[in-house]
Amino acid sequence: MNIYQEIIAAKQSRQKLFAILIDPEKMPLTKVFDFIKLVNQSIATHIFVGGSTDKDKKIAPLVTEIKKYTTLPVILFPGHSNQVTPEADGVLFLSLISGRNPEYLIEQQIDSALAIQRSNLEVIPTGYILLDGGKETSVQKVSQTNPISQTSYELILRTALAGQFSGKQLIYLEAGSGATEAVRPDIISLVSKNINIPLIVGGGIQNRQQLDIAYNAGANMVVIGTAFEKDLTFFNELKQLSTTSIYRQDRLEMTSKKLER
Ligand code: 1GP
Repeated sequence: MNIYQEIIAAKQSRQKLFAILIDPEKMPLTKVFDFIKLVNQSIATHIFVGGSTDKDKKIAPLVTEIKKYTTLPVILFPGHSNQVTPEADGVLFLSLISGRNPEYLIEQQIDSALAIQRSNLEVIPTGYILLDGGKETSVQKVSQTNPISQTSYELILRTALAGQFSGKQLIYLEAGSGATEAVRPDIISLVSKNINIPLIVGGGIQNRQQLDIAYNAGANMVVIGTAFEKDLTFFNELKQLSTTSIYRQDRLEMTSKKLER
């Protein structure tokens, strides 16, 4: 099974997925081993790597270092075409469909197309929807697009449906990294009930309670980055969950074999 088939299988069996987002600008290579050890012991099912910027071009060595210590799928979550690197397992091929900036609707995608073709990356077309998370976030600044208000239910729904109808395989509801208000449960519920592709939710989720709220509202995968940057003890809250990935046990065994080598 490839990465997307695993996500679909998890959706069908109502198992919840959890991605830890690693920002290349905030993760020194020297800290990767200890961090990934905690990731391996947590409920994480996926590792996302990417950020709004990667000024020092650290993403390739970072992905290589991460993959030394885990068998969890490492998926690029690129803020720019120059963050596409063949060392990862897959790439969220993002279109910022909440925005009206052609640069992030198609231009960046064209810029990265040949590099993706030459790689073995699994490409997952993703409709990326930026919602108002209570403060101006990096996505908004970098993309120069406005987030959709979380009271604009119909617009959010129409945007998600338009993403699905144009062939996206995932919808990602994003409140923005470090958002003061995460995506509201009623929005998650509205979108998840109306689309038939998996739903990812991220931005501003900082504790187990918010995580469970997002799952209960219908998120198939939740992404958290900032909470781990702020405080590694957050991993303590995420050691066990009844709804872990179906491949979790296999993956753990594969990981320990890999580390033994
Ligand atoms: C950002 O959705 C991700 O793109 C994660 O957000 O950093 O706020 O967890 P946080």
